[in-house]
Amino acid sequence: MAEVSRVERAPDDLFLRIVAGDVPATIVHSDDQVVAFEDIAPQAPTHVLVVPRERYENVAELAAKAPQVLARLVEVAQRIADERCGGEYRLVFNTGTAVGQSVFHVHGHVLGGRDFTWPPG
Ligand code: D5M
Repeated sequence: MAEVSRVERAPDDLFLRIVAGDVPATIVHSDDQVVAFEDIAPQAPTHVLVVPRERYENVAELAAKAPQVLARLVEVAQRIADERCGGEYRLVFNTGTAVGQSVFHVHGHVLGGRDFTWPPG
């Protein structure tokens, strides 16, 4: 676990490389503030990641330093969900390895297109 965290916390983070076009991804939205792409291991019929173009480690840091980018991220998540799953979706920001964060470049998971259980596992 610690090994993965050290790698992903490096400045050369995976999602910056996707944003730059250096790592291939299926891009579904791109603007001056955020990029959205299909998750490589989808957990639902709709599973898109929305990320800022700049690196912030988690959603709290994004909210504190660039609230307008967080607002854009949520707007894009809503638009994707409207288009793909009738506006019903789960928007997840994992924060910390204990709850499953594996890439330390903030990303909203847009999940939808099936029934979900609560509480999450
Ligand atoms: O979510 C990290 C997510 O990133 C996880 O759902 C897999 C996804 N992932 C990892 N590598 C890729 C690539 N190359 N393309 C698209 N999606 C990817 P977390 O909340 O940090 O666990």
